[in-house]
Amino acid sequence: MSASVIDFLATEARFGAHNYDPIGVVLSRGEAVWVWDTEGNRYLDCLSAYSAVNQGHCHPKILAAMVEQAHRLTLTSRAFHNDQLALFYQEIAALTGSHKVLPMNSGAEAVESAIKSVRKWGYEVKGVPDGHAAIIVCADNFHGRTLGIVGFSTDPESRTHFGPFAPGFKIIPFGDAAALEQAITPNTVAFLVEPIQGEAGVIIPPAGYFTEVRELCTANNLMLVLDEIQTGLGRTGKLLAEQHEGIEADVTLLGKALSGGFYPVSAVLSNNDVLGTLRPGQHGSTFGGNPLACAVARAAMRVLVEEGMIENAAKQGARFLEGLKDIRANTIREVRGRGLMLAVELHPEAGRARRYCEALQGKGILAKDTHEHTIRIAPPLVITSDQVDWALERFAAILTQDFS
Ligand code: IF1
Repeated sequence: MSASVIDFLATEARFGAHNYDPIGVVLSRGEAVWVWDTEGNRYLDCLSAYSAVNQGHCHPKILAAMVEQAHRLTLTSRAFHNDQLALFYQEIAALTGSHKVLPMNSGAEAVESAIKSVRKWGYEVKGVPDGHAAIIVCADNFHGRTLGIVGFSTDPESRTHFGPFAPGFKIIPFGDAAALEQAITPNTVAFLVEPIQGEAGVIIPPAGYFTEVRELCTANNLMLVLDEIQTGLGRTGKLLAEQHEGIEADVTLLGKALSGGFYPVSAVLSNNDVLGTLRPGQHGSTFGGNPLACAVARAAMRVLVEEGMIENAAKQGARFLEGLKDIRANTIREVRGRGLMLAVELHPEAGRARRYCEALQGKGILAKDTHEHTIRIAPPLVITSDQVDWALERFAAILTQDFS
């Protein structure tokens, strides 16, 4: 490594909290599917910042919108109106078929805001006794890192030594509608779930699962809250992953690519009275709904649709999945994916997925492991067929080796 790279790493090690163990690359530039490190090496980004850069790195139209707005007005607080928020509301509601929008910043904030809203709805509309609202969640969930959220995580890494935690959550297996039915009580106000479990390793539920879930939520008057922060905005080949299931959530959570990677923007969307229970002074955020966030998000949504990225994700995702499945390698246990949300699960005896990611880096591909044995693959939705084929050649070359 050159001196400048070691300087970056040494300085990060010296001053930074060590809450990540990054792949050994220092990136300095990004454009579309490509990123470059400080030494000028080019990589195809197969993580997309955990699906926050669906539109490709530094998309020029989102950049232009950000710069234009930044010259005019960045932050007013919600103590006053601004000329971007109403337009953001109108455009995200039209795009997603939602009736109400609550603008926040990080994904976790959207999740926490949704939890507060469905509990309030439970007490004030459903009639659940105060303080007794229950929310059902799934094992192996990932919804963020706040104390409230890790309180219902089943991942020891996410929750050990962070307690005590808030009560009011019941954990069931993902993909098991009977377990959901058994877990529902008169105090249940919501079922919070990812359409596809991302961090768990791109776990796709059985066909028909969400049809049964939708029916159970409707029959028992509880809110279906779909966390589409990672699966949404084209990642699975449709605008929202729920569309693969032919259902509609009561509450949908978006984040990450809602800004195309330029700015933290998230939103709680509801198509009913859940958000109507929030009154002035009962919830808020300094940056939530700020004009810069709204201008960036409007551009991010616009290019996603106008440049056919959602359809491209379906087309290139099918190509990528097919190509991965064609790789004949003893290291591979299973290949999973929907759209450009893909994963290669290795046999445990093949060694840690991290080693394969490090080898992929040497071939010009940046990918990230999850839970020891799975390589997740999520390139920007602007990837071309030639780039998919270029990537597949390199995945085949690495996966047919043994790094155990
Ligand atoms: C980390 C994981 C992915 C998310 C879903 C809410 C959030 C996330 C489905 C919270 C965030 C990020 C967080 C980041 C790494 C990444 C991640 F590995 F942690 F689990 F993508 F899979 N719902 N996921 O995926 O959104 O508050 O971060 O904006 O914490 O290491 P956030």
